[in-house]
Amino acid sequence: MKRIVTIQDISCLGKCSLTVALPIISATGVEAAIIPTAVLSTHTMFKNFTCKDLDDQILPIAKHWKDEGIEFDAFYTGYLASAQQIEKVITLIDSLKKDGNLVIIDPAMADNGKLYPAFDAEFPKEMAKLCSKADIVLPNITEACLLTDTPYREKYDKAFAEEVVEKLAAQGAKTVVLTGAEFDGKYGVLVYSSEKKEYWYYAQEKIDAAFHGTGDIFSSTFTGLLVRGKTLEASVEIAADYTAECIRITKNTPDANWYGVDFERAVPYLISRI
Ligand code: PXL
Repeated sequence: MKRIVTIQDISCLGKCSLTVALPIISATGVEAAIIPTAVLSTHTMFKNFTCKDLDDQILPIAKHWKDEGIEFDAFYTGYLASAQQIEKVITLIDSLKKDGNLVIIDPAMADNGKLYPAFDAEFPKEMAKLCSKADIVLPNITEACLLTDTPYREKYDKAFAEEVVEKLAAQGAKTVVLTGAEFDGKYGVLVYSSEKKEYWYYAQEKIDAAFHGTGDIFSSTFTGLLVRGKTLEASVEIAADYTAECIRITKNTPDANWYGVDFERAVPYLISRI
């Protein structure tokens, strides 16, 4: 069986990061090893939250795995708790990665033009270093702008999206998968391969609803499917469709929680697409 290590926080309640990565990667039929980077009571969109940084565990866990001869097909990172942690994650990847392993980076740090509350303006610079090592980087437009030092635009056209994506690719990432790519009356996922210098756009129906954690759901599904052996295009399509299905189900549930989507109820749909 293929094996991924995913490196991100545990938000104990909130349906994001590891609490969605684990069940979703398992549902794709791939083993998910984890490195929890921090334990938070909830994600940081709640008014208050506790946070215990697990920074000092990252390299000892990596060393133990290396001593045991454990190998991974892919390294997949999400929300990281500090700039210092990013440095350790780079060291970990350098130490454990073998030729042919995939490095998939979701620079989960911002949305709607704003950094998440726990980060300062220096954080995107460190995250950009990690993204430069990626085979595939999965930003939204806010993150892509922050990573490339480009002023954010709420409304933009295809030329702007392509400018930002190409700047990000020029920093080192081989493939950029821009999520929530909305321009010229379309909504979907914009994929750019820097090796082939080619674009591909997967258009979706825009659902009039926004929930936390959907980026994590997309990235976890995409990663699981790609590592399982689906093509890049099929992984994008199925991940985008599953994320949309999660949003649709949640939107149609009158007593749904505000803090995340009911991704659990759409797992049968995901499996039907594998
Ligand atoms: O969904 C991304 C995410 C992950 N982890 C934590 C977060 C967020 C987004 O707000 O706060 C702790």
